[in-house]
Amino acid sequence: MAYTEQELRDLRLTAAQLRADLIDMIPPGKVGHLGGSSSIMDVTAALYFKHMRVFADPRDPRRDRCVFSKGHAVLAQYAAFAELGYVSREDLRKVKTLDGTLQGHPDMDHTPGIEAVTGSLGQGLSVALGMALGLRLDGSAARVFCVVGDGELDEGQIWEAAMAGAAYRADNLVAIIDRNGVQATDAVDRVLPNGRLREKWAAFGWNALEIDGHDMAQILDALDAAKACTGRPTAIIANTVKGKGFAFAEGKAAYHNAALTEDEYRQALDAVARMRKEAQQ
Ligand SMILES: Cc1ncc(C[n+]2csc(CCOP(=O)(O)OP(=O)(O)O)c2C)c(N)n1
Repeated sequence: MAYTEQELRDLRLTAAQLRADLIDMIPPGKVGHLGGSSSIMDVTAALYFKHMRVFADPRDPRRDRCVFSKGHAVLAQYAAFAELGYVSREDLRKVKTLDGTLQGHPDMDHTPGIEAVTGSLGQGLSVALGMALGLRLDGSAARVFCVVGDGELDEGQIWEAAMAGAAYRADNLVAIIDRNGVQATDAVDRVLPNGRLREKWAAFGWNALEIDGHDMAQILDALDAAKACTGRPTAIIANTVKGKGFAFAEGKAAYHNAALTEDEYRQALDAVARMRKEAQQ
């Protein structure tokens, strides 16, 4: 589907707002997963605000499901949930405090919109596959999206799910690999290089696509191509930048889960103001 410039601009603006919400959740001194939440923010905006079927009631059975297997990036989902009205701004500010309900990792019992408990890396794609197969058995048209980290690919269970997804021809399942090249403490290539990812997922029997994960048109086109593909699941390798949008943090493992200084926080606020302006041009 071709998208108009206005639609793309609106989505970029939404992504800027989500990054503003992210910064709102981690004021100076409060530790949070800035890097991996920001790298997946453009995909998050495209999913929740254009591509997925979402409803005012987050439990509506017709909804598409989204599982963040890299559960530590749940701040990106919380930002989307605030814009969707599933949680309040007050909830956002109380994230990871004893007064709040929003946890540091996804909690399906207490957070409307969360579909699965994740955080222990490696498990979410199996859960998402189970959901996809269950929905198919029910004759539902709902689809399932799963966000996986590139460091997370070190977990063997991901590849079990990759084999099973292709074997069961789960064409209602889309895995999005957030290839930001950095994991918790170092570059993916220095910890355990994972090589040619598109070719690997294709060899496992998936419809494998590779995109710039910060280019809204490419993200939407890939999601549409996934929807059109029948007989096999789709893996979208999204090349991204860890900490995208926040220059002091971009590409740095140090901002995987960090507390910002007062100065960095001010820089982050300036950055989101710039992003908003650029998105409107
Ligand atoms: C099973 C398991 N082992 C270790 C961790 C600790 N941990 C949290 S995030 C992370 C790095 C993940 O890297 P990546 O998947 O690339 O995430 P991103 O860079 O997108 O944030 C690790 C090792 C965990 N959550 N679960």
